[in-house]
Amino acid sequence: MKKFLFFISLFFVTATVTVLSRSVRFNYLTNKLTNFLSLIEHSNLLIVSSLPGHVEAESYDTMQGIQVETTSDIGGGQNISNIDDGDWLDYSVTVPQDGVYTFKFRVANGWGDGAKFELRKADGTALASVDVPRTGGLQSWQTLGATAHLTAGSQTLRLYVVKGNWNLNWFEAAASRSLPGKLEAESFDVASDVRPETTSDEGGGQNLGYIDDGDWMDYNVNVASAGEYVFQFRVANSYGNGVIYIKSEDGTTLGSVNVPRTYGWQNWTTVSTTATLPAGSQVLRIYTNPGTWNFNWFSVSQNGSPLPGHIEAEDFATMQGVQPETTSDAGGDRISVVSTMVIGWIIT
Ligand SMILES: [Ca+2]
Ligand SMILES: [Ca+2]
Ligand SMILES: [Ca+2]
Ligand SMILES: [Ca+2]
Repeated sequence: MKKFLFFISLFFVTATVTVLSRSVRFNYLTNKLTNFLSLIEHSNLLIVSSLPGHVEAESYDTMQGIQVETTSDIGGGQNISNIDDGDWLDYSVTVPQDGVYTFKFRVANGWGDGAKFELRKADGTALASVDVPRTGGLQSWQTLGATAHLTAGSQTLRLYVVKGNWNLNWFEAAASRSLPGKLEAESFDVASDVRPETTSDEGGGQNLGYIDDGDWMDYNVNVASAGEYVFQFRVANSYGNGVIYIKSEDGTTLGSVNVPRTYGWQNWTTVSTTATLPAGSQVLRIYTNPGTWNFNWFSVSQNGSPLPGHIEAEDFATMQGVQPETTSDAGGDRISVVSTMVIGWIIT
C-alpha cells in the first residue's frame, strides 16, 4: 500500500513538472512569436503618421538599438526603452504645409544627467535639440516642448539620441496659432525657467511667475499679414524695473516696453508697444532683462484697442513727453489695480 501511494505521488509530481515546463516553454515560444511578428510588421508595414498629430514612440519605421516595454504612463500601452548614446528612431510622416511646428515629447529620466536628443531631417540636419531633465524615474513621465521648421510633404524624421539613459512614450506636433489674437502667457510652446500659478486677475486662470533676468517664452504663431501690430502685455510687478523685449527667431528685437511697478504680484496693469511682423508661421520670443514681473496674457492687434470701448489714457502704444501719475478721479478706485498709473481716461 505504501509503495502504491509512493507511485501515485510520483505520478502527480511528474505530471505537474511536465505541465509547468510546457507552460514555461509555451510562454517562451509565444514571446518569440510576438517579437517575430512585430519585426515583420515593422519591416513590411510602413507606419506613416500625419502631422500635426500624435505619434506613439513605438510606431517607428526603423530604429537602432532601442527596445519596447510596457509603460506605466497615463493611457498605458508601450514606451521605448534601452535608449543609449547614438541610438536612433526613424518615423515616416506627412506634413501639410511649410511652417513652424510645436513638438511635445513625453519622456522619463531617472538619473541620466546631460541627456539630450535631436530631431533631424533625413539628410541629418538638426531641426531641434532637446535636453531631457531628470524626471524622478524611468517611469516618471514629463512632457517637454520644442519648435521645429518642417517642409510640406512626405518625409522621414529621425529622433537621434545624443545622450541616452531615458525613456520615450510618444510625441506630438501642433501647427502655429493664429495672430492677430490673444495668447495666454502660460500657453508658451517652449520657455526657460518660468512657472504657472493661479492668477487673481480678471478672468481667472493662470499667470506666469518666476520670470527672472534673461528668462524667455516662445510662442509659435502664424501672422495673417505683414505689418505693424500693437502688442498689449498684461503684467504685475511688485518691485519695478522690468523690461519686455519682443524678439524674432534670429534674435532681432522687434519692440520693447517697460514693466512699471504695480506694488504687488497680483496687481495687474496693461502695457503696450508696437512691432512690425512679417506674414506667416514664425516663433515670437518674449524676452526679459531685467525681469522679475508676473505675466498673465498678451494680445496682438493691427488696429489697437477695439472701439467702441474704454481706453485708459496711460495705455498708449507710443507717446512723446507725457508721464503717467496717480489719479484722484472717481474711476480711480474702480480700477485700483492700475490707479497708480492713471492720468485720465477716454470714453467713446
Ligand atoms: Ca540601446
Ligand atoms: Ca507609447
Ligand atoms: Ca526664472
Ligand atoms: Ca493667463
